[in-house]
Amino acid sequence: MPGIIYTPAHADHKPESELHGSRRELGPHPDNPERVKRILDAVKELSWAEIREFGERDLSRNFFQVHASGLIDYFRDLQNSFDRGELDPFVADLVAHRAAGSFSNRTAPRTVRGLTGWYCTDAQTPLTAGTWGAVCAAFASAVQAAELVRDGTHSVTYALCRPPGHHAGRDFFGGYCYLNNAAGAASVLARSGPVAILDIDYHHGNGTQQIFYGSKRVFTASLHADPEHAYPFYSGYTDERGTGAGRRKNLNLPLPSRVTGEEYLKSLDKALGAIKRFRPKALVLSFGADIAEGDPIGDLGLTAEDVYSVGQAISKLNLPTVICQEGGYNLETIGEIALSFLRAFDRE
Ligand code: SP5
Ligand code: ZN
Repeated sequence: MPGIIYTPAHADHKPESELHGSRRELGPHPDNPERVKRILDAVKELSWAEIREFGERDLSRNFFQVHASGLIDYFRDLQNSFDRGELDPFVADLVAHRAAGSFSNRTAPRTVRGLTGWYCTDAQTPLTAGTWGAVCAAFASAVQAAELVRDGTHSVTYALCRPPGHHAGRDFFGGYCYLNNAAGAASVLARSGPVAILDIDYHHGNGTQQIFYGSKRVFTASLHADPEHAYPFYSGYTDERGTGAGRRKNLNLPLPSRVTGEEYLKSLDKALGAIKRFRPKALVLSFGADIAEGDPIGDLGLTAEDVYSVGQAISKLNLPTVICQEGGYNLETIGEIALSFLRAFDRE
């Protein structure tokens, strides 16, 4: 029976606002706690799913398998500053083009405020007093989801991660993401054999790509909006194929806006073919409901039925699978979309 890993701790991350550049004003932040509530309410209908809450655990080992110690130290120092009452919620003041260090031998600044722009890639990923706790809980859900699959308790698990993770790299974070949940899951599974990560969030999984870019043990494939016009703009192109031992182990399939379900499934088939040729022992899925019609950020416009077909095609790989929730911002439909997708994994 598939398992759903959920934790109420996500609600401690509650970014209030996002810059809406064109209107020169602040608007509500798209990643709000209601997203998970809507998904959870919808997936409770799945009679075959077992909903589990995870227990407290030490994540240090898992962190360092996918992230640089500097990034983890920064997040811990940041939390201490919030706990001492030294900070109010904020976004990066200055995002370091890392060449900014070239004026002197100086590299990373020492204050948490300055370091935020060193590690964060954008000004849309807020830091609040509750952020780090929720980030750890999301990462722990993904790790636990992977352990349950590794140990054979479930052949499919769905980690209801919030905040999402796929824009967080080894030593950077951004795009509403702080730690890479899917990478945490993949690194657990990669200890027992080759793993494929398939990312079908609307946005390119730049963090996931970077973490495994030189890895021959983890194949990464991503279907996403063309970065010519969509976040993260600087990666997600077809010529990014991996490096060193990871050469030809990364596949990007950018898509046109308002793609039809049929066109989407054609691209998906290419990704699935490449994954099969890699012969993984397990699959990690980064699932974003922002591919669906009516999403306030995504413009692909897949219907709930399309999303079910996408799930079916992936489910047919018949691999032990960990699904990590990434984006999806339409509160009216996010539950239905996640439910359509998960229905395709009722295969036991
Ligand atoms: C995990 C994920 O889906 N991250 C997405 C980050 C993309 N952010 C760029 C979009 C900014 C749009 N802000 C305006 C909101 C419109 N209501
Ligand atoms: Zn997204």
